[in-house]
Amino acid sequence: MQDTITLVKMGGSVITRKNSYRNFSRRHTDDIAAQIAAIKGYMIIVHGGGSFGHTKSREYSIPGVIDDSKRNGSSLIHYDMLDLSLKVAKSLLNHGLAPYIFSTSSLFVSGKPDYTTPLYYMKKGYTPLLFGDTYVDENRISIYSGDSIMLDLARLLHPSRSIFFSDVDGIFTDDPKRNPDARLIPRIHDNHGIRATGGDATGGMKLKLSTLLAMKKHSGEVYLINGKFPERIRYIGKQEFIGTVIE
Ligand code: ATP
Ligand code: IP8
Repeated sequence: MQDTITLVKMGGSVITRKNSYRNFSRRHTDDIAAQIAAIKGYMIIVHGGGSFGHTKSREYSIPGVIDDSKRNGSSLIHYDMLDLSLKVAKSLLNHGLAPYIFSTSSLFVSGKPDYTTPLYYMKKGYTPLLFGDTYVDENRISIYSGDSIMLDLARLLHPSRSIFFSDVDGIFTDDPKRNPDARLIPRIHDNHGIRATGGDATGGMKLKLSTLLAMKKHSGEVYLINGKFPERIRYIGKQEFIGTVIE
């Protein structure tokens, strides 16, 4: 069915090593690319920032009111994100996809992103590749996160499937990296009883969870899957599936 639309978010925690500035995880990116290349129908790929976005955002205290330092900082972050996008695009190209990079800051018209051009390319058979980006908003420099891009696209397109790849097996009762007793939640419909930390410039898992729940209003199936084991997408709907389904 050519008309189905899949949205994919490649999380910064899996395509980069988040604690080391500009450290790209080529192998994980390639592994994800190999799996999603088999997806049929239209696809849009969004990637996050990881250590190409969040390290300098923290250092320059972005978002915030524009001054000379934040202007330089955001210019550097935008450059780093474009550089990361090129690396992701190369991996997608190597796996037979036809990505076309759109810098989301360039899509803003009167304070809102206009997706007309990326969608035009999608209809022509390309795979638009978008990324979390810094952008100027009146007198502030803001961040448009990959998760917000996913939500805005879901509102616009009502995709049949939305997949978030991150570096954990799914949503847990607590941060699995900090709490060894945290349990994986296979199916989730609200955020009750879940402790989610929000460490980075765009809110971390705390905001991601509310975005995932909001996505479900506009998208068919929504999943959070460990991008270090992207072959798990092949088990969606089966008993062996490991990940979180948002219901
Ligand atoms: P980016 O925002 O750079 O694109 P990402 O989308 O991959 O990255 P993060 O914002 O880094 O995702 O969120 C994933 C992290 O959230 C995990 O590495 C995990 O340590 C943390 N986390 C906090 N609370 C939870 C929770 N309840 N369940 C699962 N992960 C959690
Ligand atoms: O990693 C934010 O996107 P995210 C990217 O999806 C920047 O939250 C520029 C920090």
